[in-house]
Amino acid sequence: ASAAKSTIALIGVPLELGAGAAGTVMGPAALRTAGLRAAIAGLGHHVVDEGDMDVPHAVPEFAPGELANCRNLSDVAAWTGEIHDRALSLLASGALPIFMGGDHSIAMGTISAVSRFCAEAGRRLVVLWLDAHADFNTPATSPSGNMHGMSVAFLCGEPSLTPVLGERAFPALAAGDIHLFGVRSVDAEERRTLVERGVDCVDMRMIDEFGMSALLRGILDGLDPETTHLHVSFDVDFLDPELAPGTGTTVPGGATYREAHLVMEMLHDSGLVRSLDIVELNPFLDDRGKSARVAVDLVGSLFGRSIVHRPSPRA
Ligand code: 6HN
Ligand code: MN
Ligand code: MN
Ligand code: MN
Repeated sequence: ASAAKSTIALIGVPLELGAGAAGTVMGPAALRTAGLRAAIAGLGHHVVDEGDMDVPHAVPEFAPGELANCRNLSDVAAWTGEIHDRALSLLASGALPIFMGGDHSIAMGTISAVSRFCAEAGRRLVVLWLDAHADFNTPATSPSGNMHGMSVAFLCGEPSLTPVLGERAFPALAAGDIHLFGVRSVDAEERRTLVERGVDCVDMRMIDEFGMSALLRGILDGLDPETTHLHVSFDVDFLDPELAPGTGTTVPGGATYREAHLVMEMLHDSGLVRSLDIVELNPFLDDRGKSARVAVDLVGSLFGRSIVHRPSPRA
């Protein structure tokens, strides 16, 4: 596939202020300890570790207004702007960036940049959001005020969240260009907005009935790797908590080991993936590195490890 041997840039984004529980600040370190770089380099890719981002100061005062229900708003907004700028320059360098979170609010910075980059490069952006949650709350609907639960709403252009990125404009994602996958926990008012906006939501009920592969194929088929940039936003809580306990908002009934690998293997074979977030890994809640290890293992499948070398099989 076309993405096979690009330079892969690892960048740590140790943010935890968008989540309710502290600890995702250690996510990048745990992914490195679990061998992320070697797992990808061992497949023949050129990997550059760009280190961790550092955003020491929050923006000066942020008048909350409609954003009053956003916890740590000034800090998250400061990070969002810095992440956006850093992501844009990594993408411009031609690298395939892997953003190592950090909580899922980092995706407001990463994907807004990918969207801007794609618009300028004349590519179509499609986002696959692997997550137990829809992350479609707005400040008006969020029961927690935690901004990691608002990232998709922000990326789809929710007007009340626009000020988070300040002056930097990006094309909002069209409802048809983002696919939530693995969803099994949606808040009551969040569900209403989600349905109103018509965002594609592949929930666990559908996955149980039709299977991961058929549903993922439905999303990937027809996307042209020459013109499409697929961004994968991988929230560790997509996985079943038995498999990955090291995350702050576990929900039972998640992806199994093989289901998750199959998703990654199919994504690799598609040749579409041009950028990746790995988020919500909380080493403080983990069980002896188990979740970090499984995340690294899955990234291996995403970058081309296969059980038996073979072309993408067709039944
Ligand atoms: N995540 N829906 C809940 C909330 O507080 O808005 C949970 C969000 C979890 C966010 O896991 O990225
Ligand atoms: Mn490959
Ligand atoms: Mn999430
Ligand atoms: Mn989640």
